[in-house]
Amino acid sequence: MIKIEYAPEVAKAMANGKPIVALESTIISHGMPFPKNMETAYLVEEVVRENGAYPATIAIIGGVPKIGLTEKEIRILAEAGKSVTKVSRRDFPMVLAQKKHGATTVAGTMILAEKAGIRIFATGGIGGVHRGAENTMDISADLQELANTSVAVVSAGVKSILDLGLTLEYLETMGVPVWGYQTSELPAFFTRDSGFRLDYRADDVETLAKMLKAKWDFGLKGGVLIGNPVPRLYSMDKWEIEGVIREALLEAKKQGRKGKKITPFLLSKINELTKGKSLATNIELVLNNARLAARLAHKYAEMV
Ligand code: PSU
Ligand code: MN
Repeated sequence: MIKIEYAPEVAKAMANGKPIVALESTIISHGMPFPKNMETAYLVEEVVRENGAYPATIAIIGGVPKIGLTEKEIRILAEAGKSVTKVSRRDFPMVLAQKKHGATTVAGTMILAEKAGIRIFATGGIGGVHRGAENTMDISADLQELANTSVAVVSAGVKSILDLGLTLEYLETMGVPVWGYQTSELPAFFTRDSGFRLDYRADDVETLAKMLKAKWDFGLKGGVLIGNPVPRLYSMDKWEIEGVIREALLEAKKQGRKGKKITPFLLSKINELTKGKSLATNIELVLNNARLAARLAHKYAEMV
């Protein structure tokens, strides 16, 4: 039997029916450089608490799936960075059997959150259909997970290292609802707008919570993607970031990067090319998503 371990704070919150927000760990080890990754991970948890919910950062430590990490465990993942295994659905068996550390992606975190009964999850951006996927077939396993696993993911939309149009088509085919929070467009991570209109928009958390409840009460399994635009103050210039992304993609191609290494490579390259400006935006949008997810978890817990 593989046992899931709960942090004491999380176990207590669960026993008392309190709202909990799941947080991912690939963003710590593969998404940001040290020590900003560690500082951000602590800060995100703080923001969840300040907004009326309990944070549960999710990862695998020495082969043990953890719902809620200690400060020390967050530090381990932050310091080890890309040497930690990035865990999506297919990586679980190896990491569990060989008792390794694993940083869970959006897909990996959704799997553990669902097993723990946590319905709301905050992250930065999700993986999606990559540009050029018509040749490479590079489509993130996050999309399949959204189709099958019943967790709502609060994100700042889809980063334009990906093909936003194809990502939306894929989600539509898979039956994944995509809702804009106070926006009618899919947010593009670093920028608020993408030019891609969404079918559904919610202007308050109550509307979001009611829609989640309707979906799951009706027995429609699977996730929901909520697009929460980066705060205006921190959004980046669309053309500047597009130029940087093109350069990063070109570099990835030249170096022949493939598979699970490509997304972390692009994130680091973008950070390097913007001299940390994109990282500052990245941090702010994650905090903004944690805020919304906490308020949503709170509202949802009142309804169920
Ligand atoms: N996008 C970001 N930051 C991230 C990721 C994506 O802006 O940290 C991470 C998430 O954990 C996501 C994963 O689930 O990358 C997707 O990886 P892949 O494309 O290999 O599925
Ligand atoms: Mn991929």
